[in-house]
Amino acid sequence: MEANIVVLGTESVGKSALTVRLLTRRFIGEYGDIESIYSHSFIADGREITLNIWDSPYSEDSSVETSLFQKKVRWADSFILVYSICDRASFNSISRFIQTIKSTKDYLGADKPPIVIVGNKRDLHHRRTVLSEEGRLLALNTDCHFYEVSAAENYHSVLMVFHGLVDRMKDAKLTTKRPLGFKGIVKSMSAVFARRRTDSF
Ligand SMILES: Nc1nc2c(ncn2[C@@H]2O[C@H](COP(=O)(O)OP(=O)(O)OP(=O)(O)O)[C@@H](O)[C@H]2O)c(=O)[nH]1
Ligand SMILES: [Mg+2]
Repeated sequence: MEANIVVLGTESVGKSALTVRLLTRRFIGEYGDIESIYSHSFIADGREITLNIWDSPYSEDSSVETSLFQKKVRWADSFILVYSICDRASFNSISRFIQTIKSTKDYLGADKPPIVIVGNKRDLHHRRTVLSEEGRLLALNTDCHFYEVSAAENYHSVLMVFHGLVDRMKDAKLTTKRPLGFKGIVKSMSAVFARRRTDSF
């Protein structure tokens, strides 16, 4: 079984840190500006699940108006929307991501892709500017799920986010893969950390 996950959020909220934590169990501190689709396999309930995780550095070019954004929405079976609990603006941008995802054609229908809102950098609670309740309320109002995590300090909570998403994706959705239609977006980060590369799209 296979599922496509897109990780979205504004600059420096920890999208790459979360993704790399899942893949390597490690927090390496700095991640650079690499657009990648990573492939991660694990066994759940006796079945092999492969997650294709699309992580992009945020830039104005990847804002919600662009065709690349639309492409991501069409490709995705589910979404992880990340903000930093220390960055109010990053939290404010989450609603916009949700609106845009929901307004794309592919979102309509019975099996809507699950969306998870993640408040990252929980370890920096002394610098918190977004309350947990605000995240929870936003998730409630938008029919999303919510977690607060620290990619820096806690592997387990990051694992919960990804595995929780898998549980919510319907089996049918997991098996129907759409062609990606572009090549070369995957760039090697193997010098930084060991992982499986996905270049067969
Ligand atoms: N304290 C703390 N720092 C974090 C955490 N997650 C990420 N960081 C730091 O925040 C900075 C940005 O993390 P990235 O993972 O590169 O953020 P990003 O969202 O991928 O950023 P772009 O790719 O530039 O859009 C880095 O310095 C990380 O070390 C966390 O949970 N706690
Ligand atoms: Mg990044």
